[in-house]
Amino acid sequence: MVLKGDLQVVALAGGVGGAKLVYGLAKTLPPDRLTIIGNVGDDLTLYGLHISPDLDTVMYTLADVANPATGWGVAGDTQHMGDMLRRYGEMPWFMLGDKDLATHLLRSQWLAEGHTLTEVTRRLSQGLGVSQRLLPVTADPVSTMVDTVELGILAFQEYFVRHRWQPVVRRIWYAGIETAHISRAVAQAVEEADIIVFCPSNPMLSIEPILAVPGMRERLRARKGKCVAVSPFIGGQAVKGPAAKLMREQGIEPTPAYLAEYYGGLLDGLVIDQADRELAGQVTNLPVLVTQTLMMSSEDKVRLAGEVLDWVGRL
Ligand code: FO1
Repeated sequence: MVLKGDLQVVALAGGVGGAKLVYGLAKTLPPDRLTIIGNVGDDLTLYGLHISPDLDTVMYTLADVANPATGWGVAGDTQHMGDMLRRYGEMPWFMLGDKDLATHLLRSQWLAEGHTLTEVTRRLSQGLGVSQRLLPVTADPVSTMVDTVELGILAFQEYFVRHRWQPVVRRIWYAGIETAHISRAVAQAVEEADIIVFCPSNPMLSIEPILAVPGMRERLRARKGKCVAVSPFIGGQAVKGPAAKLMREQGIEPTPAYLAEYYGGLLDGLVIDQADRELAGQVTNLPVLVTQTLMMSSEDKVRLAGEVLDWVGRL
């Protein structure tokens, strides 16, 4: 165990990239000391089903059933349902595996029965034997939207999956965010956290829709614990996905100094990759941990989690 006593750790995470560090944290901490606050802006309704990709990616990761090749969906899943859709001439652009489908069926059924997304997520994760707490940042509907040069306004998954995040993004917003509420469980988790980690997820598409829920920034500012972010960028590029491309499309260079500014005063420290060592000096207002943030193996994930927690413990 890297941490003394019963320190509580809260991780803010989006999809695949953030889930890697969540995996490392889960292998490093007793389950009752790790809470994950997940992004819901990627959620979509498809075939009448409510799908929560970022929550499912974290849940499957913690349950050790995630597809290791993609990071999303269930390992060893099949496409029989998809094949039948194609037989009807429906050409699905968002692939739902047969095992993954069970998650969306139950989530949709329980939501229709009046359970909150928070309660549904608890039931699903416990059903998979996940003992860490996985909390949607809000149980209210929030939809990440992008306005693109080539195709105009797109919902997140249309942009990310259907158009493989190639369109140039002029503007990002989170529909419904103004009337969304952080759940009591989220407020309590932030308040009780001794350490808060912004996982290496896309700042604009995964972390911002968590921070932008009314009240979230205020509660983070009022926190008692230390808060650090692990940069998703290595050498000015994202490990995977549109994070760097998006920033450049907003006229921003994806550098450690910018990330420190982007999270505007919420941070007590920033973790960057050794490839950006010479840029550490540009971060003037925060301590910076320079280490290997690229997580290819399980060992990488566990090592980074341990290093980050040890470092935050000494801040
Ligand atoms: N990503 C893809 O690139 N193609 C897909 O067909 C796809 C299906 C899918 C189904 C369930 C799920 O939970 C995630 C899925 N994803 C797919 C990934 C998803 O778009 C991203 O993981 C997040 O929304 C962004 O991190």
